[in-house]
Amino acid sequence: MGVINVTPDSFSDGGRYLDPEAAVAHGLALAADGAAILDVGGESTRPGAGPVPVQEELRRVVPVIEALACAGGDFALSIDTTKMDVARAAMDAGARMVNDVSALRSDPSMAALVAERGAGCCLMHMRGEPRTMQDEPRYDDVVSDVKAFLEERLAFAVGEGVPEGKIWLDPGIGFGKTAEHNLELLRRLDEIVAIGLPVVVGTSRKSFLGKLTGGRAEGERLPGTIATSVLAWERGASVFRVHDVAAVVDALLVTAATVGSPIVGGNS
Ligand code: HH2
Repeated sequence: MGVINVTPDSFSDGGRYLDPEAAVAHGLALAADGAAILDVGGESTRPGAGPVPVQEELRRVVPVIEALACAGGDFALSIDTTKMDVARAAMDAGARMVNDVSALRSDPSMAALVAERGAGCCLMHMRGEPRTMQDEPRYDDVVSDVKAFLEERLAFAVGEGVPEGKIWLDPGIGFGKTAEHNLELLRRLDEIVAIGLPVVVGTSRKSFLGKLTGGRAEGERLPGTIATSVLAWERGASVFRVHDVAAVVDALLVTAATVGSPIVGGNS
């Protein structure tokens, strides 16, 4: 899953793809690099970020999704939003899946929309909201707490009419978690995978990778992104939400071939 942030303030690439043409060109390049899904977002969820008005979010993402859907290719489009109006317009424009970092909690009508459209849906764990989520996050046991949350959100989504086969789960690396919480979740990812649905992992360029490597800046965190993605694959993750698609696809293809279970697809 390749990331397209159509925002002025995303933590690692804010402002680079605010121009729709740049965002579309970037998306097509990610697809050529082997991304099977392009995840388009118009609101940063970095720690401390505040909400973006719906009209502004629509203005950012809809033209990009329309143009990518029109260009077509071997990829599916996902909309990274917590707002029902944005998800609906994105689906009208060609998106087939909703990546909701609030796991259908922010907007009471999101679940019904996803069900009615037969869309795919990624439910992600987040503690609190982006503005405050990094204020001393605490858990009894981070893996059990995240797992219980995801099971509860899964039951909610199914109860609202979203088929289980359309749902992916994500432990929400960096969302209301310390570096140690993120590492524990990766180390014990098999416990989340055991729920039985595809698991999405997004470690790409995140701050805990900087902390572990003597303060590396966002653009210098690709080795950490690769290491954690490979480990997550080995623990059973199915989808890797990353900015640097080519490098992560290569790393996963080589890892999978080495252990004798080649991945079908990518640029092999
Ligand atoms: N991480 C970010 C945003 N959306 N969605 C899922 N499912 N999983 C993630 O780990 C995830 C996500 C944060 O990364 P990015 O989009 O690069 O930054 P920003 O939120 O600042 O735009």
